[in-house]
Amino acid sequence: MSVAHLTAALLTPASSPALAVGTAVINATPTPVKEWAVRELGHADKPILIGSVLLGTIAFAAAIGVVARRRLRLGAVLLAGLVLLPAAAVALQPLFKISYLIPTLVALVLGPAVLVFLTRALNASETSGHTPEHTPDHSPEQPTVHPTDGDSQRLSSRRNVLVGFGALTLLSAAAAVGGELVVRSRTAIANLKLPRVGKPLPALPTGLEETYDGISSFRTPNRDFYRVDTKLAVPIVDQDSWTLTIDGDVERELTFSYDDLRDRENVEHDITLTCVSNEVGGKLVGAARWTGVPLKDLLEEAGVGDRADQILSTDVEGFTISTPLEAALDGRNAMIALGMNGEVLSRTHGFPARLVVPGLYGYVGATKWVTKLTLTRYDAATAYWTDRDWATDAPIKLSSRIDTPRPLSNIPAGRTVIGGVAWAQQHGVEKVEVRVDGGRWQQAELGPDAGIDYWRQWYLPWVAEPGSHQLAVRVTDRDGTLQSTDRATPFPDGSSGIQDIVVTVG
Ligand SMILES: Nc1nc2c(c(=O)[nH]1)N[C@H]1C(S)=C(S)[C@@H](COP(=O)(O)O)O[C@H]1N2
Ligand SMILES: [Mo]
Repeated sequence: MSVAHLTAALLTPASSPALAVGTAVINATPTPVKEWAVRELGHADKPILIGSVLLGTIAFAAAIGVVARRRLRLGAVLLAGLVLLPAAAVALQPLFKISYLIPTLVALVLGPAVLVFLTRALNASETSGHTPEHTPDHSPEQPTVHPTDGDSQRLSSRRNVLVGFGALTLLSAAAAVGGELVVRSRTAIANLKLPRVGKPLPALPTGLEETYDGISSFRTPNRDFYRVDTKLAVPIVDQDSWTLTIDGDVERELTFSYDDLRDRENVEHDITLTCVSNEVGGKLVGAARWTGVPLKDLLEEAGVGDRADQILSTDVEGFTISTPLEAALDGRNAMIALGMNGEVLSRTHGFPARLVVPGLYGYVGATKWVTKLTLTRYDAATAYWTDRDWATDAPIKLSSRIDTPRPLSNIPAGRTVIGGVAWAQQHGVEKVEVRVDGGRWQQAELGPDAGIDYWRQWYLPWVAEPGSHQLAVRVTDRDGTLQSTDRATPFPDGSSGIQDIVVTVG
């Protein structure tokens, strides 16, 4: 499986049998379990999934090894079966090509070969000692306990088996790690320049994080930006052959190359992205300056028909997201982004291009690795997450988060600040209020403003007295809407409620 993984890394990472099984598990997992996994496992969900696939494989292989000791041929057939199961997972991928089976073929040859080799060596090591004087009924006239030739022979061939097994384990680990390194090196994007921006935005002002430790940066650095998607292998897309097609209910179908988009006049917008799975107070939210092409311009060039009510966007592997057509045409800064925070989009965040639609949760507006926009109707086509019962219509709910002090932390008594971020995309943050120990709501100071689609940092000076304290925060947007106190889980259309934390002072 490791050598198959390495082979896949060199061809198409998604064709790795281990990753294909993981992907099949993700797609088959019922929504409540998936929600639980995102909540409880967070960033560890993918490593845990892959770890489980590996442990499962090892457990099955070990059982097959036991069978093979007695019936080698049966063992080899079972092992081939164990390899063919992931082949089914590989073949079920939407973009399946016959070449995706090469890594599985490698496993199909190597697996049983290793099984036969190890089993024969092990059996040989046990029979080599079975000389007559060693059978249980040897004559009592020879009670010698000195090692016999058979014993030492057996020891040395046992040692050979162990050495062989150890060497294979090492080789296998090296292949797996090598595969990961290959993928990582292929993930880097070399020598691409950001498109030219017609009217660059002024530089983002200095954020509160410079003054108050612990408040999230005004702009989330790319390496810290949360990542949420269904991929175990990040798609490696070649920008020279990649295209973006606009089809469906349009006057003329259009296809753009990467250079077409890059050579157009690009724009910049400051937009805070939020995941519907974000819990109140959670980390699945990030703020960036995006560079790209206005979505509206591309759609108008194609000529929007009068029947469509949704944009069904498709990524390079067939994953789909549906976005209300209205959100592309109502004047908000929806865009096809090529850059993020002054850098070419990274592969994890959707290179070569992704959709960014302010005000909508990522799963209904932020398609990464996007390759097609189809203008269609909600009653004619549905997308990946809506097929799994998440809401079709999912504007981001306004929310606020306390970054400092940390929940359940111990802090020294005296002057400090309570601080964090708040967002109300498409409406803008009007005010943030903080409540200490159930007292009155006190208005916090706001950090710089980068527009209605971007979060605001906030802080409230606080003289912390020794003891246990309860801190809560709420935001009001510019339309006067107050953050709801109704507690809701992320499923099906985003969490709500107020973050209420406890800290110990002194
Ligand atoms: N192709 C693709 N695009 C996707 C997803 C996905 O699984 N596949 N996940 C979406 C979700 S749920 C969110 S919240 C955002 C996250 O974008 P980020 O990983 O760049 O933060 O991407 C969206 N775009
Ligand atoms: Mo999301």
